[in-house]
Amino acid sequence: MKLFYSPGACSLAVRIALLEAGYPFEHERVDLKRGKTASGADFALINPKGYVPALVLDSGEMLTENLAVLDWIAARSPSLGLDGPLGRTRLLEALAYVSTELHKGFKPYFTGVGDDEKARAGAMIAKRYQLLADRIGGDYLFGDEPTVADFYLFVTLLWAGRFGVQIPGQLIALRDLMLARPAVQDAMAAERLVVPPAIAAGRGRLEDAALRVS
Ligand SMILES: N[C@@H](CCC(=O)N[C@@H](CS)C(=O)NCC(=O)O)C(=O)O
Repeated sequence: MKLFYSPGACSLAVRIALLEAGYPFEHERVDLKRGKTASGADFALINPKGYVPALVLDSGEMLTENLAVLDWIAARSPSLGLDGPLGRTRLLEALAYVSTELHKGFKPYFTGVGDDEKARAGAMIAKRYQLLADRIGGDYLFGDEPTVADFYLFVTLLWAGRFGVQIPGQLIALRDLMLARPAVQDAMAAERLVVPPAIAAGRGRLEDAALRVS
């Protein structure tokens, strides 16, 4: 398998899921601005959608869309999904919420629009985080173990920290639990994402400092 990614982008959720599932995979960085991969390939020829994540399977088939890729991983690694008659549906419901209501809500922060639009987006995202916080099932969204939906949510929480979007206490706790997971630390190291030392040592808040790419 090979993951095409950009550091700190939503593809980080897929990397975390693959590491948590214990699947071996290769990876190649994509420069999204230039549309080139690290080896110089034209990314549009690999993924005509032009965005990450793209996961090329050993069969040569390619999966795109976070929701679909994360669902695919959870189907093969059931501990990262949800049991029960409504389990998969609840997981898809959460993945769709993270994808369409949270991830896409950050668009103004990535497109360089004015401060007013960013503030409106931030307020909307904060409201949507609160809805999750009010319904949280344990340490993580659905209980005391994370699912792939938590991995995707976690990436948006890193963005929220970077852009100063308000995060409810329950989701700060979730984010900090995620940061302590070995797979998450490996994923962040692989993408050279730096959590400032004071925060890593529990002496500061991620909100206070942007996550850096070294
Ligand atoms: N619908 C896609 C969107 C993926 C997406 O927005 N990827 C961003 C990084 S987080 C990206 O590659 N943006 C570059 C671009 O769209 O040109 C999904 O859910 O996977």
